[in-house]
Amino acid sequence: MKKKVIAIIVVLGVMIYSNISTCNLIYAQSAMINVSARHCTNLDGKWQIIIDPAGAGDWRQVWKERKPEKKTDFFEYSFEGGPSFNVPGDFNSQMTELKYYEGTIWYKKSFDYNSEKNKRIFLHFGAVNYLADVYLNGNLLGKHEGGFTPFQFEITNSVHNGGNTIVVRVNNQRLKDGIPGLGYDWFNYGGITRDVNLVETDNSFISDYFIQLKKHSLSEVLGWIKLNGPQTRQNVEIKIPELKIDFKTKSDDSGLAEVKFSSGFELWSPEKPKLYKVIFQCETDTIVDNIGFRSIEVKGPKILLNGKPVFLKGINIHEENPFRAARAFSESDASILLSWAKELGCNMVRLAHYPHNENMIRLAEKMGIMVWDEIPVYQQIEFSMPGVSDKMDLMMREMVDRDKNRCGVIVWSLSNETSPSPARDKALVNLTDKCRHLDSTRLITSVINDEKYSNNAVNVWDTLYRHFDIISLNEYMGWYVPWQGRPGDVKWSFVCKDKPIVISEFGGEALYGNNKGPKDEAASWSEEYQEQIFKDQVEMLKTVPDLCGTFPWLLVDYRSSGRMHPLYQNGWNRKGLLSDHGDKKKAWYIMKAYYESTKNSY
Ligand code: GCB
Repeated sequence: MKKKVIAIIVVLGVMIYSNISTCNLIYAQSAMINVSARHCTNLDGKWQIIIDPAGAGDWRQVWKERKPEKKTDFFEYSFEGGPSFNVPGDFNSQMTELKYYEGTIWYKKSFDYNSEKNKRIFLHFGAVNYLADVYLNGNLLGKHEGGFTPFQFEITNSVHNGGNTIVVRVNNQRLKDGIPGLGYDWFNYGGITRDVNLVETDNSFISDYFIQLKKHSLSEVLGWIKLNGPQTRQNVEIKIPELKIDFKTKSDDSGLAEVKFSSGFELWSPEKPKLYKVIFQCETDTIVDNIGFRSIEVKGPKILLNGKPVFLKGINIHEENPFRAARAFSESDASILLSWAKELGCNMVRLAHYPHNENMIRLAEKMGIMVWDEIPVYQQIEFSMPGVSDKMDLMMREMVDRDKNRCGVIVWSLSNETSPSPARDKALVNLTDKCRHLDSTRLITSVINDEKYSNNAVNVWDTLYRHFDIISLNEYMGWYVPWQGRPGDVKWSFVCKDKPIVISEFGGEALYGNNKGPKDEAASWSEEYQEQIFKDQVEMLKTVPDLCGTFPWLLVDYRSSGRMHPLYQNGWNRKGLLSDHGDKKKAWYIMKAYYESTKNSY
């Protein structure tokens, strides 16, 4: 009898939940631009949590937060009396038992709000990994899928005067049709991993803008401003006081105003990362940003920054603070990683394999570091499954939406190491076209690693490269692929000619301080073996025709649950030039010397 009752409750619960998730699909809105410059009430700090490995909270309807009223009432959940976690922050690193947890955690935060007339209010999340169902005062606001980009809900009509409660169901279970899919070589940090803010705006406000130099121009700015709200037709202005620019225009019925003006800019470059204070103004709103101007283009096999060939002295970085073994989130986390990149002699970072925090992109730009922005279309993506292409589109749009005014970002990277198939080709060509349509000013690439090796020759055969501005290839000669002759004698052939070539990954593993094993055996995991890989790679790089950039894999050792060697890995991918404590391995010095001897521009 008892079993029967439980079964009925479970079935009812599943029905209620699936009703919510299928009939009532409300997706988050795309986030407004430049949130940190707006009137925000920050909701970071301690959030109460319920750990829900069985997914029971779905049918118990945790978001309703019911309390016993009669003496016979009871509810088998409560936020009160339970633990609290820090937001922003991943949940895996906040409780030992959750180290490898992939499942649901419910978060709750209460806040007071006194609404003002003619104001609108939005609940904005910097990122939640991976699924978020967001409730306000017991009602579903909507859902968001994707762990690394911002989203928001307008709550003007649902927020109460006085006390309010937000409940978020966060779930980081891997999905076959997820992006990334089931398998990936980084740590699946779940949780509300970036800032949460209440953003207050006027009734009509500037929700978005895009200003960058027109392609091939060093002086002409093209772009647009978008207003949101009832007062769509307004006088709109863009001011750059330092340049005495005061561009005036009017928005149309849809709230859109086109922007076009010219100036003699001091161009942004790694050597001089000049940013201007730019004021966007309409009759009901003003927002300030710091924006730089530079041009980026390809000409035959060269990448031109501000019209001059540039060599991308890059490094791959995961968004992790190694000292805390946790997802990085703060500006000081970003500063640790970017300062190391600078010290190595880099002028560019590849932010692998997903959009990193906005503060990382902004700091890189300030420090004169170019950025490669990427979405997590990584290895095992099920391109033929329904919905997958839509998710790719959404993630690409959310990345471009957020970062399109950052002149430091010069590359949109739309995938990494996907397996060749007609479905993949179709999906990636589509995605590339859509991305180019959204932003024609930057270089677009996808990283491929299916080149073929034989007799010391490398055949880069994949015709998909035709659709991209840069040929980005990952090669692990000396590690996954043994050298087949002298590194300096490697012969290359490319199916696509006349395009810039970038080696987007190379390297091998070593445990810092492990200097005892045989130098010539990979299984020694020694610093010397890794050092030799880098010495050989430096020789090999001379054989790559039209090489325009190099990105060693990677800056710092990082957590990855698939790396199981008990002596050398212990859950860490050891391909870092730095250890998980920031110690420099021997290979660091080889790469640093290579960058010192390589010109930025040639
Ligand atoms: C790759 C992947 C990167 C991996 C790396 C490795 O090719 O792009 O995400 O982590 O290899 O360490 O094997």
